[in-house]
Amino acid sequence: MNEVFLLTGGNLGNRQENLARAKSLVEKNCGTILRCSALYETAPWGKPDQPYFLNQVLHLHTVLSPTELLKALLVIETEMGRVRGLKNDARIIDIDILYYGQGVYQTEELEIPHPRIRDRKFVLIPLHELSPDFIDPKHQLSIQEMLHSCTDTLEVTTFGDV
Ligand code: PH2
Ligand code: MG
Ligand code: MG
Repeated sequence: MNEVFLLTGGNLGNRQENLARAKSLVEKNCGTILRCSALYETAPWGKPDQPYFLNQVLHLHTVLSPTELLKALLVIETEMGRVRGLKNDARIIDIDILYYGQGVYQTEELEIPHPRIRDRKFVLIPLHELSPDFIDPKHQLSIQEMLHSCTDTLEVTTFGDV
């Protein structure tokens, strides 16, 4: 069984409902969700003039290969009504593969580990909640070490636990 970390995110429509739907479609089509982080409300990274996102990290067990998993995630995004715009644009849902065990993959359509984890607190904080000691196979650093050295200052707060 392959151990995967996914990041879901979105900043259009009912964000909470969209993340819940994405999670249940991942469970239905991709494998077993072992644990998920809290929901985090996060300032938009890369393109400031858009609504705040909700983000969540899912820890998944899957029998799908990286390519099969990517395909299944793209089908879910499309089924949920995502229309691809420009890079970093607002979206209903985005589901990214962060890690696929200790695997390192680079093809035209797929890069694992996700290339921008180290630069993004909205990824590192929920990952750290689930797995602070997980070692990034490309940099050989733990999530905890990467979070401590991350210089991203955009806002990340837990959402909706009240
Ligand atoms: N995703 C992006 C670009 N910027 N910012 C936040 N806060 N959350 C995201 O999920 C996000 C982003 C590209 O995929
Ligand atoms: Mg993304
Ligand atoms: Mg994506």
